[in-house]
Amino acid sequence: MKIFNTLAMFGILLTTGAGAQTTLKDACKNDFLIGAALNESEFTGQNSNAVAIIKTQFNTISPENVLKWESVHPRSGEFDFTAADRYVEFGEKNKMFIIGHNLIWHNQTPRWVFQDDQGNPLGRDALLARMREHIFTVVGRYKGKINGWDVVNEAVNEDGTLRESQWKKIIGEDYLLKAYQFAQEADPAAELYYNDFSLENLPKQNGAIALVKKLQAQGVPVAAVGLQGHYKMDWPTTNQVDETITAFSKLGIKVMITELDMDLLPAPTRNQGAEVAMNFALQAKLNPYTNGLPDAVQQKLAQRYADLFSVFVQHRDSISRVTFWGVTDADSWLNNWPVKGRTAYPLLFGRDYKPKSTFAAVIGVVHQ
Ligand code: 9MR
Repeated sequence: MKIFNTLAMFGILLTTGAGAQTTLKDACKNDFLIGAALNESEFTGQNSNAVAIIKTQFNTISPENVLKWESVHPRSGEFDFTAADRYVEFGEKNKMFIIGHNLIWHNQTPRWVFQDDQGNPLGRDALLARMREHIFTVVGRYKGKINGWDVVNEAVNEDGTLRESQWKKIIGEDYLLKAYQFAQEADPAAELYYNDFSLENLPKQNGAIALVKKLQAQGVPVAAVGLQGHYKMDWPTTNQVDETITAFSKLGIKVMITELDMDLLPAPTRNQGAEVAMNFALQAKLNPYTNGLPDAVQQKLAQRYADLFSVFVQHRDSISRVTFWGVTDADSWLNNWPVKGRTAYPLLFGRDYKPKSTFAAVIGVVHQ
């Protein structure tokens, strides 16, 4: 893409030129909100270098882990909002659009949630009561502060069927409807989202479309779908992304890119997606860039980001938000998934807290 090369050089000049830095939130202001997922060292202010980036560059934040069930509701009858409160305070203080991630998921949900006091599987009514208590307590606490919630996360399988999570096994298919109804009741003004990965693959996409349609028919005001955006260099294609955004926006909902990052490290398996249960042994050939990314690879990465953001900008009327899953490469979950202890380069800021050429690439295509 010739245009990008010129723009990217322009972007690099902008970012390295004395004082004249374009920020992501300025560059994207006519297109969509732009954000990042934060970890505890960031929203508590401990990592001051990252905080400087967050305040300057982003206008929306997501909590990487602190609002998940295991964090806020570790034991029956016991809630712990210590970290979550700090996250929300950070967002309020900096006037950011604050995302809640997430209410109902098969992961990072303690085993006790699905068991009675004797360790036997819970029945439908008891689990529904537990779900209601959780959603009312968490959403209720941040009513009017958290602007949008990932109500159900990752409920669909690759083939489009519903995941056989404990939620589905015990409650049945309508656990989804119930979760959205509880969230809506707990904060009627909050936006309610469905969030998942690999929705660019047609069978899964069709499953999610059916799910959203069903919720809509049942009266749930689904505000948006979150395409997580855990992407690889060659998957999904920009055409797939383009078609996916079109398909969901036809449902009359917004599309958000909620967990964007780019995995360019060698894949230990042909499996795509973001199935957190995957874990492979570390081998040197799977971790080739421990001393930095070669220029040629860095350029390909920047081009990939430029290509993707070109698609996002074309769909700016449908896209409400683009959020990266982390601030700098050092934070990324991809350093530890699906192989622990690798050196990953998935984001716009490097381990030195400096913008990379991916940053210039994004600024180059959104800022026109
Ligand atoms: O980034 C999160 C990582 O720190 C956790 O260990 C992991 C455990 O489940 O969850 C990661 O975030 C996930 C997100 O909540 C949902 N979509 C996939 C993300 C990456 O695994």
